[in-house]
Amino acid sequence: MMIKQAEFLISAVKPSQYPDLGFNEVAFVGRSNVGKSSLINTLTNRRKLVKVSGTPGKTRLINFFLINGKYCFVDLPGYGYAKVSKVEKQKWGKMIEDYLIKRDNLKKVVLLLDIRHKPTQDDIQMYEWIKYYGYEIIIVATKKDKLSNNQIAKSDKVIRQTLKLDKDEKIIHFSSLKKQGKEELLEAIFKNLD
Ligand SMILES: Nc1nc2c(ncn2[C@@H]2O[C@H](COP(=O)(O)OP(=O)(O)OP(=O)(O)O)[C@@H](O)[C@H]2O)c(=O)[nH]1
Ligand SMILES: [Mg+2]
Repeated sequence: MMIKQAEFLISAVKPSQYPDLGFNEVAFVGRSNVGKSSLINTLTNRRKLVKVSGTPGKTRLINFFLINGKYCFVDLPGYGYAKVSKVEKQKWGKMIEDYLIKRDNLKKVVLLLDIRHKPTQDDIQMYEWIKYYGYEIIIVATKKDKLSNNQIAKSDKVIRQTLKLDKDEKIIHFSSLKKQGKEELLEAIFKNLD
């Protein structure tokens, strides 16, 4: 499936602000700075649909995007950003939690992990959570351009072990910089999404 149309819909902090279009939804979650916003731009072939920044904690709201006029992509705030206050962290946590619990339209969750790092406790918790709530999960390892093939193979193993993945669970290796992994991810996202 090609993404021919992508437009920003709305930013929300609470459920009453979520768009009410009834379209099937795919959410993108992961640590702050992992590359969520960049990945959405890459998938939609848009350089500036979503704001990207070298400063972690850029995305502080839940951003909804309309895709091909009939699906929604949702860019969630990144978790685990060290430089914010405890209160702020709790606020973000609750925002993400509220969304994941209360969103009927949500069909799939793309969990992003930085290919260079061992998944954190937050990552493991997020993975467990998504499974617990019964959403289909797509695991993506981002920034693959930063590692050699040899290093990628090693990291892949660490991620699999840390999350205790089954053999049949795939990790899609992705680079927004080099536009790698795009077709594979699009296929996983749109498979049986209707
Ligand atoms: N080398 C490389 N850098 C990347 C890639 N994807 C993202 N980045 C960089 O990583 C930084 C964070 O990217 P974002 O897309 O803003 O990350 P995010 O997950 O949306 O971050 P928050 O909004 O803070 O949660 C930026 O400096 C990007 O340019 C990639 O595939 N390769
Ligand atoms: Mg972002």
